[in-house]
Amino acid sequence: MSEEIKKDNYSADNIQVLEGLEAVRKRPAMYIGDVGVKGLHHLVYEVVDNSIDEALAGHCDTIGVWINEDNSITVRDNGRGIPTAMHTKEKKSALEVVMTVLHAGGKFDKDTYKVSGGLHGVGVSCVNALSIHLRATVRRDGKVFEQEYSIGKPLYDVKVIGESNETGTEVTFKPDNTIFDSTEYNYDTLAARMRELAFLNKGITITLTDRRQIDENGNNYAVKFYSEGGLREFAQYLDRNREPLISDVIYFEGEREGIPVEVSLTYNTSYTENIQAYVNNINTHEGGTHLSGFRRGLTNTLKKYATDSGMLAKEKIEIDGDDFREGLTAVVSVKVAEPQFEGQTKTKLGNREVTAPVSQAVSEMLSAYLEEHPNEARIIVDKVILAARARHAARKAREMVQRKNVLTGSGLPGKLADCSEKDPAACEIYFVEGDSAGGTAKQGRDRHFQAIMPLRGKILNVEKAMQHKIFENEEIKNIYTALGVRIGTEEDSKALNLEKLRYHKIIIMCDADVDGSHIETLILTFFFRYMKELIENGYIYIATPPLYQVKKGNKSEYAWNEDMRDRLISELRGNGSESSVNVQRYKGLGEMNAEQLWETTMNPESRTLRQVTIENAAECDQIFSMLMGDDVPPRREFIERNAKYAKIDI
Ligand code: 0RA
Repeated sequence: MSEEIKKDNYSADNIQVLEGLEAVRKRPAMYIGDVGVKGLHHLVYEVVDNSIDEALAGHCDTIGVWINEDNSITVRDNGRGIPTAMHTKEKKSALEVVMTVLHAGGKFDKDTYKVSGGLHGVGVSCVNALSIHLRATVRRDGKVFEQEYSIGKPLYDVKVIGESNETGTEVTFKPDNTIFDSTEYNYDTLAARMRELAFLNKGITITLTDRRQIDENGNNYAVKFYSEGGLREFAQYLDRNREPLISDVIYFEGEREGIPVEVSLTYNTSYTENIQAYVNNINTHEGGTHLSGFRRGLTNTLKKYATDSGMLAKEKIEIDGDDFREGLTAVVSVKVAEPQFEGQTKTKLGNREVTAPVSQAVSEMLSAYLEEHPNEARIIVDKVILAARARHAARKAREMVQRKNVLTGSGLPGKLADCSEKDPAACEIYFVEGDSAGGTAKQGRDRHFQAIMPLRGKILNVEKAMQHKIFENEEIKNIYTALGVRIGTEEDSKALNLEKLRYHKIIIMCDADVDGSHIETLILTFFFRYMKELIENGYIYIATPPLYQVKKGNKSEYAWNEDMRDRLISELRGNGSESSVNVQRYKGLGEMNAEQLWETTMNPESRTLRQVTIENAAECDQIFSMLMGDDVPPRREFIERNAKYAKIDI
């Protein structure tokens, strides 16, 4: 009789498991964010997170990640190996439970401090549910255990396939192409995340190998990340294309009020502030209590030092929080047992108990540094004073812009051809390179919902300019006023009033040549530094005009790359008829007439827009500083490496 009951429970459990995994397949976005490129890469992070946890528990120091030839992924660690013994309640191997039961991962090892399970932290069973095939191999107790699954369902019971004196876990999964928009992994995206993880978790070796790509020596693309210095080295990496203001990185690592805190900061000669804040290895770009703690510690300590040293005595202007952060690069990382994530993208830490420990850590490390390094302290305070003066000049410039807007009634720039629709969600604005293409776009557009604003040539490089120069710049003032967003107020200079945004699609339309991509990058740099919320909310797009028109008689088609062009040529030639096919290379938008521009680039029915997203905030900062900075060799290397991605697949 007891046998009967157990059997019933067993099958009931099984049904629950299948229902759980079915829920993941029905609403994958709820579990992994989305089913686009981001979600696809999240699968890898989810699996790696488990190995990182094992490493943080002190049982593993090496993690390997492979992109296999078929775009499946292998993650292997040298930890203890997921337990394989029979789970008494579930009546199956613990390995099977971890792989098939939602959120089962952490239940086996309560003593271990888990830092994954943060933002998505959905567990490896989600990855399993979303994979057409997954193989788990565990080495422990002298044996090699294995189980395979398809869309989360075990293909057989856990079995022993060999012997080994190593220990560890290895997972190979192939994402289900009926779930994901694309199943092609991007090496650079994964490399950026693995680099970040290595900095955030010093002492762990993480390797990434791309079995799809072979370099000139016949080897697979491969990279090894290892950081001895942790966040100290992370800050140096972020600033590697900037000129240092002080040669040191100020660093703290320790526990305050039971919360592990690691902080590093340094100053460079630029005018941008770059603070990357992490909770449980997740980049919290909306900030939160740990970031407030950092700011409080920094401002209080520097203010006290500057006042006590007498350096502020002659200054008539008030110094405020922003002034302490010009040219600052910092990384903050805390580990929180039960993080509360808030905000629009759930990347803002809400736990109030985290502010004080971070603030204390920053105060301690910074006051010690300032006391011991009077020369550097003076250099930093001088820069702060300079920033305060520049801010006052910038405020005057801003007030001028705002006053001018009041005077001109509508306040809209003269160069803007607005649309008639008023609902921002339905409105688009095209920022177009040059007046001539702007004119064509005005003729070609649907004026009901499409606004056009031509931009004159190259806009200001905001990476190199001081704030007041930026707000005095005519093109930049026009961008602000056309979009309807306010230039930040004193107190919170970087927050945009998004509710006033007049268009929910902001489209950059440039020529498909070198100058065009330079202008595109300048505009994107501006959005990234001064209107990041627009990118984070998915409002920024890049238009993709065609490169070729292939014509025969009255038939004409467009091509966006060489392959497409050649295919069209042979299609239009047909069988046997002569080479009366005419190919036109578009160098600029201006070479298309209004109708062609509409048809290829602006008509929502037929155009391709590329949405701009931030996949990795720290990497993004580094790339912009490199692209827009003074150092040429790293820029050339980056452009050569990424040229192949500039082509668009349709
Ligand atoms: C729970 C208990 C034990 C190991 C793990 C989880 C574990 C999970 C993963 C996931 C990827 N790699 C992993 N490595 C280990 C071990 C308990 C014990 O041996 O006493």
